Amino acid sequence: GQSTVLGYPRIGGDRELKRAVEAYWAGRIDAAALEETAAGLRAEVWRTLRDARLDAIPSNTFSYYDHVLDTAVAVGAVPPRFARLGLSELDTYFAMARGVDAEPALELTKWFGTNYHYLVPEIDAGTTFAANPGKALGEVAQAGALGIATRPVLVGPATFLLLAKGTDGTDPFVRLDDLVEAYGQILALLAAAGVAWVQLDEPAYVADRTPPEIDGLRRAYTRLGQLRDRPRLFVATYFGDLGDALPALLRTPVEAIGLDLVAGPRNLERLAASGPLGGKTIVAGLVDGHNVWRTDLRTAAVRGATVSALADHVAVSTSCSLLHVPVDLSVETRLDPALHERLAFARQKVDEVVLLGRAVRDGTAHLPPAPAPIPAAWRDASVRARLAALTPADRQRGSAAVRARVQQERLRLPDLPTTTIGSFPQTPELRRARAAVRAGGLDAAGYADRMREEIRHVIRLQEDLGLDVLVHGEPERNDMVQYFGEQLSGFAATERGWVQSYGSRCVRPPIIHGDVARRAPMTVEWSTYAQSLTRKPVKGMLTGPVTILAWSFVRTDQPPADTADQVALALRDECADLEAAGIGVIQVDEPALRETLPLREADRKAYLDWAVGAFRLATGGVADGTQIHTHLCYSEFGDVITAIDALDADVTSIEAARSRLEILDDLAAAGHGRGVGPGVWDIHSPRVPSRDEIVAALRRAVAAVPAQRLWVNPDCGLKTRGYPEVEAALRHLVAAAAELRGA
Ligand code: THG
Ligand code: ZN
Repeated sequence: GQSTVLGYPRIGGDRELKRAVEAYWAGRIDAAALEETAAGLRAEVWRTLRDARLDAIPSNTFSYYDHVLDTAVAVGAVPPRFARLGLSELDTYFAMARGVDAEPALELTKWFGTNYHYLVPEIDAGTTFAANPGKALGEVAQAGALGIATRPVLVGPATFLLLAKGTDGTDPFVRLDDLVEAYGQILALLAAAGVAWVQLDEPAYVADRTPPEIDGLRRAYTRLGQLRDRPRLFVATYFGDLGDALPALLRTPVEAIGLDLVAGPRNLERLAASGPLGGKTIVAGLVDGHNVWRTDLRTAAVRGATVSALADHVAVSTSCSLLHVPVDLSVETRLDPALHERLAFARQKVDEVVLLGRAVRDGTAHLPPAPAPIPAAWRDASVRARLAALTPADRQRGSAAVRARVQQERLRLPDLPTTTIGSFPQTPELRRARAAVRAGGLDAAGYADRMREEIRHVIRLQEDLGLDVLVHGEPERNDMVQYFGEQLSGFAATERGWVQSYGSRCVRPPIIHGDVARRAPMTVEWSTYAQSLTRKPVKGMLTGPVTILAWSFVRTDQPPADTADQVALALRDECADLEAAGIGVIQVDEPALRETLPLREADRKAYLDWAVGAFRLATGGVADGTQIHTHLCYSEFGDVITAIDALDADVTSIEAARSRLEILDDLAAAGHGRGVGPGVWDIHSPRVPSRDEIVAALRRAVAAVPAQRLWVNPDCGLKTRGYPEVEAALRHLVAAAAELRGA
């Protein structure tokens, strides 16, 4: 058994790449200095993998921003709107990633079910594909100069087109044969540079695919396999079961196929049913690249042996790229030792893959035993008893019509009530205050004073603007999941466990290792302070159970549904405390509800059942007169419309500024009769919408939703915006609502 990994984190153990890239953007360093940092980070990764005695080492897994964008550049798919800016190659690349004054960036969206985001390639009938593998060749040469032979990685042609967007109304996939020719040229150039193996990633095939799409995959790899001048081909798949695409790939001449045996439990059965594998190598993804737990190496080795009995050649790898886990556990000094010994980050997972490769070859005698079950101290009998005693009534509120009437008697809101999603700008001063606390220069009381000062400012601003339902602005939150993770038991925070989310932006997901319980109220003090400053209602702000799970590393010793319910109980108690403290409106955000939707239709109902159930458990304990809001991000709601309705929130605000409010008709068609706030200001752009633009959007919206149920709000939180544009845009928003009320 050979050992390999499908990819490795590229931001550096100390986020060196983030800092260098941001310094370049700010003009503090030049392109040469940026490239020097990048080259150093790449060399460090290759040496790490070589010194760990990994057999096969990937390259071209580095990226200045995103590997899908890198692949677009490698096949010549730079949209003309960027090519004609006349910038250097590097600045054209960053213009596509971030936009420039004259051109908005490529769209950013979720990389399958992960918290990584890629840039969506733009393809039209005029796109001319051409091989431009300078980056891949450069990395091969750089590693080669260090004496390290590598396997360059590219997104495969079929997945590339399935992820792309047709900008002229045509389906990008019709361009597959043209694109495959460009890949053929890339393969020839790599072969000429002495490359022995290439990895082409085709994760799009673990989702439901049509027969023509599966046939496209077969055609692409049949064509590439027939080329004379090419390296050997390794087609990697990950994040789930390959299904019908596996037999299709097996009929092609590719030399190796990668299967995710962690997230794709049925891959093994499918392989067993496939008949002869024609001398192909099966690359068995046995080490979880999407979670932080140490692998049970003995169980994994048994699985490896099963593959070995089916295939002529087997290699061991991670289930997906290690991009999705933090770099190195050994720098974490403050973790509970019982947790530390159960974890493996990217560096540790490389060692696991190496051990498994040896075990497949030489037997399992030298493998360490399985990690012990979780310690008793991480169990919480009272939470488990509460879960066991739950009944359907705990997830059921009273009649929505009665709630609406009681809430209106209490809140006395005008038609078209105005509000915001929750966060106000996170100013450099707020970040500095948090940094000062960490460095010991500011004590808890001083920090709380600073936060109260900010809340006073945010409340005063909202009153001045004339908004109807106010927020405290969330100055105290570093991140909407991390903040709760730091306060709940059963969660652990890392010091340096950064994971790339998009471009230079990283998150530090908490680790849910034990039963979850609330130690004390988490938000009540801030919300009640804000409410004490105004006679208008202030919304309490919580992050929902599904999103807390989606943006954490979650324990695998119990179903996620149970962990979600434990989080939901903690939030239910928080709702009760907010309510008791006089907060009449509580928002429970679920921006990640759509992103963790299973890739295959067959798995979706079970997910949505527990996801909706957890939300209803979190929110179902409040009185009829307490108004529950929720907020969802990322358009493409079509698949989850009935689930959105089933959340049973009194008011739902959604990102709709860019998807032109179609969502309102979909919701109406699904029978949704409660409050809805389609975002009428796209906060992802610094542009301030005019009053007339918002009026026009609202006129379209009132055609679909009566004014008593229509809320007026931006389409997401304001934490990444600056105060000047926030103030101007909210002024227009309030004026637009007033105009429609008067009409
Ligand atoms: N929190 C978490 N995950 C998320 C989001 C979030 N995933 C989806 C979406 N929002 C991703 N967006 C962002 C936006 C900004 C940042 C990260 C992800 C960000 N990070 C800081 C950085 O990299 O400089 C670090 C923040 C910190 O210091 O804690 O700005 O909102 N969990
Ligand atoms: Zn949002």
